[in-house]
Amino acid sequence: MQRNVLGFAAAHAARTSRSPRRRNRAALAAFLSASLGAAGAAHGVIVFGQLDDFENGTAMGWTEGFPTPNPPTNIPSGGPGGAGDNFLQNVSSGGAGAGSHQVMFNQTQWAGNYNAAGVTRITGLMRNLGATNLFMRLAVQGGMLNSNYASSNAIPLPAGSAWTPVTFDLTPSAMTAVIANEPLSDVLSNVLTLRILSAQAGPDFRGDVVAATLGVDNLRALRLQGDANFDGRVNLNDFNVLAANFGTTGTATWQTGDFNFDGNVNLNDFNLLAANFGQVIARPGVSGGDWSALASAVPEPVGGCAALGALAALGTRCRRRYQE
Ligand SMILES: [Ca+2]
Ligand SMILES: [Ca+2]
Ligand SMILES: [Ca+2]
Ligand SMILES: [Ca+2]
Repeated sequence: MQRNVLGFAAAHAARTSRSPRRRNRAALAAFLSASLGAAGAAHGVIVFGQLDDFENGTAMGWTEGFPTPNPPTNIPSGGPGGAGDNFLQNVSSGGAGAGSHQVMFNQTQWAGNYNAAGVTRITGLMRNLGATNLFMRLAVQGGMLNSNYASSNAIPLPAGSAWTPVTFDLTPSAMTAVIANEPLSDVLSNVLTLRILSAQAGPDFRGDVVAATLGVDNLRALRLQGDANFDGRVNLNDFNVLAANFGTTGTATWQTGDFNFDGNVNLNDFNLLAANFGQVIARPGVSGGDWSALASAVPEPVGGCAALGALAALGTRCRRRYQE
């Protein structure tokens, strides 16, 4: 298909040029242009906040290549929302051959430039529907030199588990190089493949050979919740954004303080910001919920007290609204 498109572009350019040399040059330019266009189209464009909820009845681009006897499959009911909530299921057979590894990958909406999109974290819900313990990790493959990084620490998903919230940070402190041709930041600027896998022994991208059944739903492209202005830290600046938009209903965005994507700015968003207050992406920060960080974020002593007072007042106002 791609070759047909490229061939057509080159042939068309050759037909429409008069001199042979110009024809050749035009054909080459058309070929390169079509090639670049095709290559660009093949790369996904990850979008901050994007959600895989599988409600469209498809596997949303998640696959394990082919042929496989047990590809990721959309299950129409039994997701975290219960009856009627679609989710993605990936069976692995163990043993040998295609489908034996617990791994699946996506090269469409989860490919692209994570740095430009501001995505440093992926959250979701996972469930172990089988009888074998799973050890969940993400792996990103890409960059210019085909490097590969995987979650340093696995999230355990015991056999028969309920739906469990999972958070995978895509930061240097949370990822380990498996194939280290270039820094993680280079890979994140050009992710070709995102993998979800179970690997017990350590960071890997291949997935263990294991007979297992994994359920996945509500995968979200995210960053530290509360970081409204995308500067990598949750502090007074973000709080001020939330405070300025507090009470918005239906039209709010992340950038205006809606950190759970429901269109509203309310106590739920305040709580998400509060839980991460003082934290910094990609390096150790103040532990979550450390309110002393708020005081140090503004000049002492008057500003700090005023800020703390404003925060307390907002919290009170929020609580009052919720009680009404
Ligand atoms: Ca769902
Ligand atoms: Ca499978
Ligand atoms: Ca911020
Ligand atoms: Ca919200």
